[in-house]
Amino acid sequence: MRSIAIIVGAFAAAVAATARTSAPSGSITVCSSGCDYTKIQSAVSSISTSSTSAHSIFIYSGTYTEQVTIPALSGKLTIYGYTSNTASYSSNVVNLEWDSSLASGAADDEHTAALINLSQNVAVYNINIKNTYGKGSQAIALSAYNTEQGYYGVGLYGYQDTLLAETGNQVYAGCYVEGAVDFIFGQHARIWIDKSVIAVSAGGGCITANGRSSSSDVSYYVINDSTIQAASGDTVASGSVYLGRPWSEYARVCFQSCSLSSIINSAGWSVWSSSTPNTEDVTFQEYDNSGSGASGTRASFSTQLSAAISISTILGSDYTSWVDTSYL
Ligand SMILES: *[C@@H]1O[C@H](CO)[C@@H](O)[C@H](O)[C@H]1NC(C)=O
Ligand SMILES: CC(=O)N[C@H]1CO[C@H](CO)[C@@H](O)[C@@H]1O
Repeated sequence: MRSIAIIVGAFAAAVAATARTSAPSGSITVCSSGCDYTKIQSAVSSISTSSTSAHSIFIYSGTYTEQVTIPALSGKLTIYGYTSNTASYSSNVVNLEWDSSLASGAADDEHTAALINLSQNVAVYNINIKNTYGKGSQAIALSAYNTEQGYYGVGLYGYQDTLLAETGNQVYAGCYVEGAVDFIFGQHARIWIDKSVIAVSAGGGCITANGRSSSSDVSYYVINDSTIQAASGDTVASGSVYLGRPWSEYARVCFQSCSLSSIINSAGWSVWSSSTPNTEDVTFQEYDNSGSGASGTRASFSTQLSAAISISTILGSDYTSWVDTSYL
């Protein structure tokens, strides 16, 4: 009964379900006909990089097959997807899709992404961002390369390397992140994932691959109050998935107050490889996780915390100045 009360509380605290089916006043609109633009990139590119005004883009229902790069802008940018339920990714009807991988000729991993976000102070709501390449090579959905980036009710879909959280402070709330191999990764970002679903596809191995390479690097990934499970319709063997492995030797990741399904191995965390374990200086933490994947003898290089990490520890005490706290 105690756990039911907590779950009800969590949903009550989350953002109320409302529709967003028309463009907020002043938004640049995108749709297949009758809008300002038919491509998301055209809407983004219409914004002057030197303008310090806030801009917003509203995207109507549809599948947009393009690679979108948001350059460094001087003002805040908010991108909204049409939805009947702003509170969750589950009613998303706007899909940004791109099919690219290292194997198919992209210049480097980060340029495989459907959305490359290089700007500070960006909020994205209710869009599915997908790299449709599938299994076989690195293929990113989102390359997030700056600070004060918030993703709310966003679905991120890929197989290997879905989310590249590379630099700055970032929040992902009410989101869905799907992949199989190292699919939340990057080197210097501090990220807070909250009230989200992390779904592992068939063949999955490690969820996070943090690349913090020195004790002075600020990178820290915290996944709070989220559900880790097999992707819907996929068969993922019990105990076959790890919360993370260290891409670099100072990797720093915490899962707290999460529900871990039986797909998570009892050791919790993995070495990078048998020849290069990278585990001597890692910070791999857990606190208050539940579910059958939360039990067992954890890896000796991981830690159980005695208290939760706070969002201000990760994103700074001024996080409310840019995070949409209605999603927390
Ligand atoms: C993190 O999870 C806990 C436990 O469910 C919750 O009480 C808290 O509000 C969450 N979010 C933040 C921002 O700490
Ligand atoms: C994909 C992309 O454009 N990545 C760039 C991100 O920003 C860093 C630092 O400015 C560049 O080095 C990358 O090329």
